[in-house]
Amino acid sequence: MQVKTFEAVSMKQALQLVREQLGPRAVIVSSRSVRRDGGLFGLLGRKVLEVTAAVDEPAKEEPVSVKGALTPNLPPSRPRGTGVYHDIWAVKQAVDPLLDEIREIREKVTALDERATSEPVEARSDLAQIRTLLAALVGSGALVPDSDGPAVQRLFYFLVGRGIDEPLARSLVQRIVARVDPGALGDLDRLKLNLAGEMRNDLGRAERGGLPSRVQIFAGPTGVGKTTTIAKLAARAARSSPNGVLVITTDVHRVAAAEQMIRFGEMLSVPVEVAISPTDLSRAIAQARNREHIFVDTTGKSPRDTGGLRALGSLVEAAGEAELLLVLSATTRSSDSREILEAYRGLPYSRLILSKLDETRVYGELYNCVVRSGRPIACVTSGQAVPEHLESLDVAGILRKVLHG
Ligand SMILES: Nc1nc2c(ncn2[C@@H]2O[C@H](COP(=O)(O)OP(=O)(O)OP(=O)(O)O)[C@@H](O)[C@H]2O)c(=O)[nH]1
Ligand SMILES: [Mg+2]
Repeated sequence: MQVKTFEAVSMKQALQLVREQLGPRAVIVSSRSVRRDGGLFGLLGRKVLEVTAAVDEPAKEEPVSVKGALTPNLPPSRPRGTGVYHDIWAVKQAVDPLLDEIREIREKVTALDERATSEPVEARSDLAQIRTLLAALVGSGALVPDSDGPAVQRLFYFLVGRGIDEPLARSLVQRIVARVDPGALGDLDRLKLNLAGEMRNDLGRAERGGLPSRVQIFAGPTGVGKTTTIAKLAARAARSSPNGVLVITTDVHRVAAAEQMIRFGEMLSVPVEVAISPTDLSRAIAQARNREHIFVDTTGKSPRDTGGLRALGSLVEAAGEAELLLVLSATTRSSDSREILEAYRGLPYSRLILSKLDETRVYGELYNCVVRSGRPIACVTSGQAVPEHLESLDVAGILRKVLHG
């Protein structure tokens, strides 16, 4: 028996070599993959197929065609003296290395498949983790407004630039970061798409306190436009109800304050009464049973004037069934308006009026005041003209102003 080992790049080539050198009766005894030209610890070597073949007669130098490469090692007729077992053994020897190759390929495909499906999942969970971390960072106060920074910082910068109070802006960014698709975290436009919805929800939570009343009291810090706003509202009410309107001013502390209101009354043909105390106010309201609209002006109160704010509380109580409206200027610095709302917290105001929108290009205070107070905006003013420069603003209108100016 002649036994010989061949090296080839493929089984096809090996079979060809076997047939050329040992003849068509040769059978494969074994085959395995080996590495040649070892490289680094043999890891980088070239992979070749090592095939050992045997033939039980001297090799003939027969020219053999390579056609039908898979079967040429099978004897064309049963080898002498070996029987059917030899045939099976020969087939097995030919097929085994092919099975090895198939197994190897299958393993590679499976590995590729796993990578293909596992990578997006991993990537997704990485992004989700980043999002959670980012939301926590934003909430922890680590966020700074930056016009050139990552999208999240630019969003914060945008909000602060629109006049949104920093803690409220941070809360908005944090909620958006926690909600958006992780893929949107780096995209300012996509983050902004979520902004309006988030702000709309915040504004929508504001509720009018108390019941609508024919008596409305206007309070607020000094100089915010209480008297002027009352003049505008009284003039409009008088249009539809010429004899149904009364203005009562309780501002007898500031020099010429009552005179200012009386002058407006003369201009607008609206009667104006002066009440110098809570009892006086109570009496004046009681006597005006036939009036549909009663507007009550008050002295401006600084948020630090605790005594004055207490006196205002007594006045509101004396008025009985009345709606208290808090007038604030849209031009007030955010930190100051925070202090004002804190100071007025003890008073039962049901809605806000934001004045002097014409004196600013930044309307964040509309959002700030509603969210901080939890009260909606009854109307806004945007100029000194009476009765013009007064309009109502719904949530969509507030959003438009705040986000787009
Ligand atoms: N630009 C502008 N000025 C306004 C607006 N509303 C009121 N004013 C002006 O603001 C100044 C103060 O207005 P008042 O109505 O007297 O304010 P007030 O809150 O009654 O002030 P006190 O009674 O002193 O607390 C006046 O010069 C008004 O003309 C407004 O919407 N825009
Ligand atoms: Mg006034």
